Amino acid sequence: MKPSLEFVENLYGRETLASIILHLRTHGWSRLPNVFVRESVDGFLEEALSHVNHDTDRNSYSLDSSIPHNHYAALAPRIRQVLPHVFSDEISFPSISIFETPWLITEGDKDEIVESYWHKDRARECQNIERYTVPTDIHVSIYYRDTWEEGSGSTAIVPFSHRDPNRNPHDGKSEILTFQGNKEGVFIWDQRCFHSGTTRTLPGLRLNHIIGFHAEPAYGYLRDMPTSLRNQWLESESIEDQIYFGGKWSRKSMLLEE
Ligand SMILES: O=C(O)CCC(=O)C(=O)O
Ligand SMILES: [Fe+2]
Repeated sequence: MKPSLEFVENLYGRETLASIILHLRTHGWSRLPNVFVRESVDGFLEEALSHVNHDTDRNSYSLDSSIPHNHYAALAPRIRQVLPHVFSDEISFPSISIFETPWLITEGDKDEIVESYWHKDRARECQNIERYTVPTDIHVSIYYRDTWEEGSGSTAIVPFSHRDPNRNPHDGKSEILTFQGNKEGVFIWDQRCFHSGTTRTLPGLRLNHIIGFHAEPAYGYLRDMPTSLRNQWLESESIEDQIYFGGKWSRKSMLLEE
């Protein structure tokens, strides 16, 4: 089944792109506007939600892992356009790799807006107010709904806390911001920021589709995998070994029989 989500194909202009990256670096988050065709978003979300399983014992929800909706948004040209700049010094540009695609789904219709759990995914590494350092990875959050209204269940974040270790959600002075935007846009944010899910008081399931990305070194081309290394990789049991030997090689060299 081909998902019905449609992408805006033309890329951001230079100035828009520059301001997205500048905002991400200074504030720790940024909004990517008009990534999807707005009229296609409701139908896509409905398709995905029809493949959500509810485990009544644990009261947990999960999206059927075999449907393309799990990762489909990562095909959006405007998301792909922005990512190399996130990890770049603007001289060399790394290749980008997806490392996770979870749909976080919980019940909506809650009585009050509560922040679930304040944390940093990437603790206090590379925090530097004097000099910006690029993150090791980045999250894109997609809600597939307008999130202007209070109680939408979008993610809350402490802006600037990716660089400033003195900011936290409990210090009584740092701003706490809950992502607000249109359903055709997405949010990109630095995992060094303090952030938390929030409960959804509006009707419908609470959801946050996260796609995690990291940078691969910028060789700019794919190499063929040496046959012996491929065999070592195929024989490796642990995930650690599979990654150690598996690396970044052309698909052809990994799949072809010798
Ligand atoms: O549930 C949320 O919105 C926050 C999820 C989260 O902690 C994360 O994306 O790292
Ligand atoms: Fe997190």
